[in-house]
Amino acid sequence: MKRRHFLKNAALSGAGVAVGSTLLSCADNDKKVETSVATPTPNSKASLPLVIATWHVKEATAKAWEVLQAGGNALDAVEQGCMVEEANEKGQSVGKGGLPDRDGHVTLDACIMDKHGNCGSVVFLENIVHAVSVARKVMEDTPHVMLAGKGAEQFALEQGFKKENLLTEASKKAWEEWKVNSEYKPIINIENHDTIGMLAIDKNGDISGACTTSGLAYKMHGRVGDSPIIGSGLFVDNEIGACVATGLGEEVVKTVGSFLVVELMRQGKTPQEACEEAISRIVNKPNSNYKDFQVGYIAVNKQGETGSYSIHQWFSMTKYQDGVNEQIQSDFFNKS
Ligand code: SD4
Repeated sequence: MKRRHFLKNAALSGAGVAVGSTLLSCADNDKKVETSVATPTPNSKASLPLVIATWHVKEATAKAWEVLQAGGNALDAVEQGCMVEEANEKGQSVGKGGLPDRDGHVTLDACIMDKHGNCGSVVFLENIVHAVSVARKVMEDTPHVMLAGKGAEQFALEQGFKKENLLTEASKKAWEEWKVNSEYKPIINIENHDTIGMLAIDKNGDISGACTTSGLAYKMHGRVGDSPIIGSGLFVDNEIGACVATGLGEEVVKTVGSFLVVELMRQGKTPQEACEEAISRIVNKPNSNYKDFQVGYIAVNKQGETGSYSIHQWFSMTKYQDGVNEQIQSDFFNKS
């Protein structure tokens, strides 16, 4: 099925609030993808460094790769990689240019986690482009893990971040069009890429991860998704591996998805198997309406094996390893 048709059908089948940008993305770029579905890399030590990210974000992985190649650490790599998408106004689900909530506010969620298990997070942050960097500051310069809303913004400004309006003309226009018929029916957006989650292993074999998003388009004002919730949107355990999620955050939170994937890897599953199991926990719930939403996971283990899996077709992972920056289509659950 063509992706646009799939999206339309998904929209018609109806969910609750607008599931906007989470459903699926990469519409136009997907046509150019030549690689087939993700398969786990051989069970030998993979070549390092490596970086993987959700969706089609080759510029972001290229930035992270540059950092890693220069001997930089995984934490710097994932932060700088995510910053590329935050600054990209064309991406309507991350940073500047992100689609607003139903009241017209662009509110950002982001988190970051390092090899020591330290983490920082910002939720419901407004007026600051680089939410991932604010999350890193929370991790490194405060005794806390998470800052929200006005407090997060105040902290960012104190740290020297610039205040700017994140609502671009294009996103404002899309919101105004949405308002005409909204009534909280699902609106499916077709975009070039989506929430970015990134995981990297540096030359020392240390792992870090980050995740940044403007969340669901046209969400309720104040809504926070999975992306800034440690264990849901992102989890890193330097002894085992790491996972990051994309899609309908509510479903990820309910299953503590990223932590689950890492724990499954701890029990011996490959990243691919662990992602598949985490998706099966969602779709096999009694009364699951998984046909109406998308969730995707990407994961990496300490050996550098990677995996990705989603509920529906057209989720992809970008991977930069051995000098090759490639988009890999994910295998998916719903083949019907
Ligand atoms: C959220 N998980 O806010 C995020 C959105 C997302 O692909 O990942 N979109 O629920």
